[in-house]
Amino acid sequence: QLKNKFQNDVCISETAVTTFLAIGNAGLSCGFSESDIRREIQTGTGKLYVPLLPINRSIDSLAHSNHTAGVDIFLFADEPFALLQSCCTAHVEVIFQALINRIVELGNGQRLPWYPVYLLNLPHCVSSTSSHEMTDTKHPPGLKYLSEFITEEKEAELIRFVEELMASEETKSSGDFLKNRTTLHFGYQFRYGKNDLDLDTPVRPIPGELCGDILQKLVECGCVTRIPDQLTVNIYEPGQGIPPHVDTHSVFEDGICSLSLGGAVVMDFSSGAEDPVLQVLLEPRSLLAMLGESRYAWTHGIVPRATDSLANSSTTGQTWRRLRRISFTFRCAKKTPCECDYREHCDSQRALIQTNPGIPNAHPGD
Ligand code: AKG
Repeated sequence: QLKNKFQNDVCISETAVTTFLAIGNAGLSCGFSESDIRREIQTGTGKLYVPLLPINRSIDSLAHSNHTAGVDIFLFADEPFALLQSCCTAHVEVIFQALINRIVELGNGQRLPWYPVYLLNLPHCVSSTSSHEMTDTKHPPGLKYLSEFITEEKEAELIRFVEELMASEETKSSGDFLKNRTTLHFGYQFRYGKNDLDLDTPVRPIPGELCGDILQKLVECGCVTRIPDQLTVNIYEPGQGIPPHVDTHSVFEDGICSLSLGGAVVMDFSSGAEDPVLQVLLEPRSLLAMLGESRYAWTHGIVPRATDSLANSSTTGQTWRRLRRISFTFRCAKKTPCECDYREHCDSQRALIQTNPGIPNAHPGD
């Protein structure tokens, strides 16, 4: 029935615990409602299903309107199943265990068994409305984190592509082997010395067959306003990282999208030396979209070290050993000066301020 409704837009996970569930027999056509599902989860989990959040993110931070208690539920007219999403696999696993083999009674006394299965993704029609926009004070405003943005199969395909490219003679001579990571560029070459793009000499395009569906999904999820035309692939061996930086305003548009593959890593965000560093765990297959203030006014970086742990996390004490991590950072090249609201951080507007002293310089001394 899932396949009938969504065709290939949804994939059942045969082995992995994910953040998405489909629950057979819990849908509207069987006579159940959203509140029935919430009640069954609460009863089945002994009302103790507050998640073990592995991410420094409280359940209150999820901005979806019909979101309560950390769970998004989606029901469809005339369908016998419900879809469910929560913020972490540990949380969903507790719900799965509570619902498997559960027989639920309808108002008329009829009893139906519920059948939960893990999904690798949610269909597009709901995933674009269920992204976890982080609006709490513990994360930079505008940051969007989407877990399981791609399937495990897609992740494997992307990793294979990078590994083959890395082994090629051409890359061995032309790849950017930086001190703390290796990078490959598509669309336009990023020039590290100048921190800009070489717009005059486009390089190999972003591979359409491999990345077309991802590019489309980035637009559908509101991470970017048009299809990105620049991709930087970063390959981090365990222990490697990237210095804190803000992507130059005049070089890239709003919406910097980083897709994580392989190992998990903690990314640090900072809005100034005196402010606390905020940490976000980037899980494999997740997408992090930096938008607005998080893109323009906060630095992001990865400390070079062998293990990560999260301060102030509900899983305090948990550490993640670094594995090889590959990130695909999709961006839109900017071809006109930046007009953002974060003038003190903006190279375009600083240049304007310097040539027009009538405009107060928000960053004296620059
Ligand atoms: C960059 O290439 O500028 C990045 O910030 C990469 C971030 C990442 O690896 O997720």
